[in-house]
Formats: sequence, C-alpha cells, structure tokens
Amino acid sequence: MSATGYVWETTYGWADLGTGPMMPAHAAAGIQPITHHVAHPDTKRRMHELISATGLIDSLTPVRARPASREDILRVHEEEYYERIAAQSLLPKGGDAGDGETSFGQGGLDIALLAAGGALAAVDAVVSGAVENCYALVNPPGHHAERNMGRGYCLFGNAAVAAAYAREQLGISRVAIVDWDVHHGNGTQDIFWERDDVLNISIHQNRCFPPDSGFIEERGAGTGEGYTINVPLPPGGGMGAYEYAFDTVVIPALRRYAPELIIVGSGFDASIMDPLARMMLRAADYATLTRKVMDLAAEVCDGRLVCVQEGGYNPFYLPFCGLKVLEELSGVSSGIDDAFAETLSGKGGEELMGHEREAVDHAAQLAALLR
Ligand code: 3YP
Ligand code: ZN
Repeated sequence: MSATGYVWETTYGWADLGTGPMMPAHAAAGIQPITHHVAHPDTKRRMHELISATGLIDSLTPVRARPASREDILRVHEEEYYERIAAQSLLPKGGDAGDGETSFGQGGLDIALLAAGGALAAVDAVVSGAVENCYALVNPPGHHAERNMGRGYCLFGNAAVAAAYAREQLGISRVAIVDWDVHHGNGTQDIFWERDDVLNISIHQNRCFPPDSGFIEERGAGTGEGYTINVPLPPGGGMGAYEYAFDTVVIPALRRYAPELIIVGSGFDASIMDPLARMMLRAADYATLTRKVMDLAAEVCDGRLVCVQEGGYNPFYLPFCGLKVLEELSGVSSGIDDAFAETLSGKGGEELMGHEREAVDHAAQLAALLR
C-alpha cells in the first residue's frame, strides 16, 4: 500500500449531459445529436478502468466520497444557486446549471454533491495523515462554477468547496490551488477573488474558455489582491512553455506563499490529443508537472497534496495522462507505458518559444507574490 489515496465513485460515470455535441441538439440550427457528448463521463471512467486493469489500483488507498452537505456547498456558493440546482434536479429531465451548456439529468444534484464530497474526502484523508497525497477522480468537474452560476460543465466548485472546508473545518490557514486544466479556472477565481487565505493559480490556454477571462491583469481585489495569479499561455504550447511557467511563476509563488495544503485542479485537456484546446502536453509531461508540485509540497507542507479532476476530453489519451500522474504520486509503476508516446514523439511542442517566454515573463512580473 502506497501513501496515495484514490477516489472514484460509480455514479461519477452516470452524469448526463444529453446528446448534443456541445449543446442540445437543434435541427434548425444544424446541431445533430450524437452518441457521446464531448464531455461524456466515459472518458474519465476509462481512466479509472486503466488504473484498475493495470493493477495500479491495488497499490493505492481507496478513499470513499461522501455527499457534500448543503453547508459544505454554501461555503462557496449562494443559497439561491444551490436551491435552483436542487429544484431542477427533481425534474424528470433535469436542468441546466446556468449557461445552456451545463445540462444535468434527474438526480444530477446527487452526483454533483458526491463530486464535491470526493474532493472533501480526499482533503480529509491527506490532512488527517491517513495518506500523503490523494487523487480525486471526480465528475462533474468544478472550476468554472461561480458563486451564483454553473458554467462549462461545472455545477459546484469541487476544489473550492474542499479548500473552504480545509480552511474552516480543519484549521488549515493557507491553501493553494494550482489549476493546470487548459481552461481558465474562472469559478475558483470568482469564489476566492477577495481572499488571501486561498492562493489561486490558473495556467491555461489564453482565451480558450471562458474567452473573456483569465488574463494576467486579473489579480484579485481588496484583501485578495495578488492572490489570484493567471498564467495564460499562447495556443500551441507544450512542455517547453509549461516547464518555464512552472519554474518561473507557479513554483516560486507557491514557495513564497507556503501553503499548508496544495490542491491541483487536474484537467488533462492541455494534452496534444484533446479536442477542446490547442496545447501539446504528453502523459509524461503531466508526470513531470506532478513531480514539480510534489517536490514543492514536500518542501512547504509535508507533501500534503490533493489532485481534483477537472476536464479532459480525449477518451483514448486521457487514461494514460491520469495513469502517469498516479504513478508519480504513488511512486509505483503500473508496468504500462503511454501507448501513444511513439506516435506523438516528434510532433514538436517541447521547446520553449520566444513568444511563450514573453507571455510567461509578463505573468511573472504581474504576480505580486513574486515582487
Ligand atoms: C465548456 C464549454 C466549451 C468549452 C468547455 C470547457 C470545459 C472544460 O474543460 N473546462 O475546464
Ligand atoms: Zn478544461
């Protein structure tokens, strides 16, 4: 048994986004239904099955999710919003969390509460010392959900709910969130905008989603000024850009902030195979990023690290990205390599390019914590 916890619940794979490719089918608009919505949970279920089939799961400590309570959710969301989701969740066909793309089926509330509760259970396991680190493979994702509105497939801010819980219930005084999902963590940003007790760092493809947020000039306000750090990367970046961003912005900011707990928003949609973005990371690169955060966590917070699943939409490739992260967290080899590594080698993206260096340097300058 390694000291790595792992959360997956069967009903995470039962979240229903409907049959439209990205929005409900609409014949007059030319939008056809499809067997698998782009964010169908099978992609994440396939990660779970690879972790199971390789036997790596036997080296992980199972951590069971519990449904987050209403109180857990209300630490970061408006009561009115919670009630809206709860009411729609009773309808035979469910509802939508706010933007017309975040549909959920009947009982969708329960799955969303279990997703937030997976992040809570992971934080409990790590903070209590039952495990050193933990991967919560939850669904639906959370980082786009704002205080009063769901967006981008996210109902409740799972990582935000977990961070607020660690602060208010577990006596943790500073939490850092590192969101490497390729999209901007606008919801987490909205929730902690005026707070200095949660450092929120988002590394994402510039103007991918939401297209109007995630800029380096967004730095928080009031007490929270400087505790929101955005690192928007130009499209096309691979490990060259990510490594430079981590080494010059993310890791130094974490070192200065010295959190007592680190939560990674772990999306795999910055992969070279992802349909919803234009970045070029490989599975091994996710392991390298994991190692960087683990080393920093060992330095500042006894290794206390929780990964909470966000996005990722390539059903063939995401399982390998997740497998490599779990191998790194646990120090255990699954015996399986990234099956796409050879196919993907030579496609470029490893070198830091000049315009990427400029973008990261600019972000570093505006990261108040680095001053
Ligand atoms: C939500 C609607 C269009 C893009 C999509 C992004 C979801 C995601 O992976 N967020 O992290
Ligand atoms: Zn994403």
